[in-house]
Amino acid sequence: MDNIYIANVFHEIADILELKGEDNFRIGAYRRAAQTIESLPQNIEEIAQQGRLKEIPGIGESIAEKIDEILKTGRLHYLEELRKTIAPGLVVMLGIAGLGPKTVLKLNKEFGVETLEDLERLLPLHKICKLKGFGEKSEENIKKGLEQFKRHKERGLLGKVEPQGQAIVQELEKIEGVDKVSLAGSLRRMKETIGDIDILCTSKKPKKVIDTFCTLPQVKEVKAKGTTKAVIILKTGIEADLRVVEPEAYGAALHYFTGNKSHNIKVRTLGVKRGLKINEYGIFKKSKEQRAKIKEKRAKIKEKRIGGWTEEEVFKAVGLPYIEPELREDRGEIEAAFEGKLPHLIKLSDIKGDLHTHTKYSDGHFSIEEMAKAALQKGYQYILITDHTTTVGITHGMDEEKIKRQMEEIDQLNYKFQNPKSKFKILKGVECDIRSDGTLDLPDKILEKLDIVVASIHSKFGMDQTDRLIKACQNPNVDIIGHPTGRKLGERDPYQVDLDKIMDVCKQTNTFLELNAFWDRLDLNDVNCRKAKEKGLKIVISTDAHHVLELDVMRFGIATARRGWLEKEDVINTLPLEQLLNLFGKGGKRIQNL
Ligand code: DGT
Ligand code: CA
Ligand code: CA
Ligand code: ZN
Repeated sequence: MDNIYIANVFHEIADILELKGEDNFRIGAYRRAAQTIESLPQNIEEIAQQGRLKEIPGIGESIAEKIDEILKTGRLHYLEELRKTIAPGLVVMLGIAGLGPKTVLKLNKEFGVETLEDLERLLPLHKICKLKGFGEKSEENIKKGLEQFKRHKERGLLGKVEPQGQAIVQELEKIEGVDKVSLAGSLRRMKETIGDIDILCTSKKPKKVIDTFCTLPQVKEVKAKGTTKAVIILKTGIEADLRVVEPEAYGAALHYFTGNKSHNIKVRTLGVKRGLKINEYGIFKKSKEQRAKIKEKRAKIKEKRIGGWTEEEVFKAVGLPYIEPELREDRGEIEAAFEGKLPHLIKLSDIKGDLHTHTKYSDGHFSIEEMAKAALQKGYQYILITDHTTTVGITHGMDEEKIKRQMEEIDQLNYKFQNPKSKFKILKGVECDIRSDGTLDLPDKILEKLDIVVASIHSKFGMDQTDRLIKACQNPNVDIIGHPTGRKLGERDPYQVDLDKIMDVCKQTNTFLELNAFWDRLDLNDVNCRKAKEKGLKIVISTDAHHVLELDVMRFGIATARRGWLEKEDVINTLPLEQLLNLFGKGGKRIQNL
């Protein structure tokens, strides 16, 4: 049973409770449990077997019992009963941007809307806009939200699919006789959305592997099952493909099934020019006589296998160095490889700290100390605390008083964390809301006192944001623009913004753009990261963690940065503490570019 499956159970409970208007405390508890579980680095089943469920932060008695029940029986009585109290389509509708529980309930009461299809039929009748509290604009927003939702839902988000892929890989690795196992396809390339999971392995006994794969507990349905290949549908709805190949073809198959398709075709064409045939079975060469013969008689002859064990052999056969999977999108990587100009891609271990995190001071779930300890455990040298300000629609934003209090707490904690052997510092920051006129939600005299200020947009997504962001960049206290295009994958498209212009202004004002590593944002995306690099800008990769475990989403940010060709030098938070402080220190923003 994988973690995501269990996490989804708790998300669903929270969704239903929300629709039923239950109290926020209970909803929050389930939501937090779901977030905890989906970002656990370890399989929850193992933790349960060791009787250590309650040691997980955010998991108490009642939730631990529920997890046990799911693990033992594959179902949860409480959820099954809860589902009976509400139409299932209502929960699905909550996923649409702009449709909160109140609106969903209202549409249900007034028009009997129970499914997406009902909503789709209702919209053209222009009845929603006549409801009290609704207007043309809100109807239009619902329509847009529904369209986006339908468009995005077809593919799974990287952060949700990757753990499911890894869980299967781990199961396959346990099978006797299985030698190599790897993810392939878009998941190995770490694309932000995934169509299906592709897995490749070698084994002398393919049948055993295929049988195990088709009977994994997370399988909902076996779609196809052959002797060396199978396709399953997981309970989460995502499909997974497995292919078992001979060890001598593993590299060739891995290259082929990693893709993407147009990268493959280019490599194969390079092979053809060298008299090679490259496919998922290996690298083959035809001798001169044979080639002549083919011309003459079109005779079928066997080519000589010259490689296929490793991917390196495939690249080498066409005169190329190894190209990292994240680059294989036919976006110039083959040309760069020929010229010896492939980037030395940034690695997770290059990251020295996180510059966007939330605590209980706003909508985070942990204290500053807990977040700091988690960062320290990752081997980081710093963590910037960036709670929300008051205009963001959350209950306890940071006002002047609260920020002062937080700064004092950070000073005390830094005193406590002092250690001559390891340098670690909690940095003072804020995620200051950018108002619609581009001004900030806190006065400059407060912002000045902070180490680093992240500023981001959280409202009025409908307008063009270019001027709003430019104005924010021009504020000498703004160091970083958070999630610069505002998109939420599976939910909301990027807002309208002239990113080229913003990048130029960032360059002039020494403001940095964030790559928000949270998997429903990944914003800047890969293409924009690369654009930033080409413009000579450096970026910051931060998690926006609201939970200690969410500091782990850094790996998705790194993957996106790698897809954007970024190197260690392109990313600010690879700098050690002292250099970072120098950069952002007093008036840091106006210090000459790095
Ligand atoms: P996805 O699943 O839509 O996120 O994207 P991929 O890239 O995982 O695509 P998928 O699962 O259809 O196929 C996996 C890989 O197999 C793909 O990246 C390249 C390779 N492949 C699939 N079909 C073809 C094809 O017709 N020609 C070539 N050369 N390669 C193919
Ligand atoms: Ca795929
Ligand atoms: Ca596939
Ligand atoms: Zn944030």
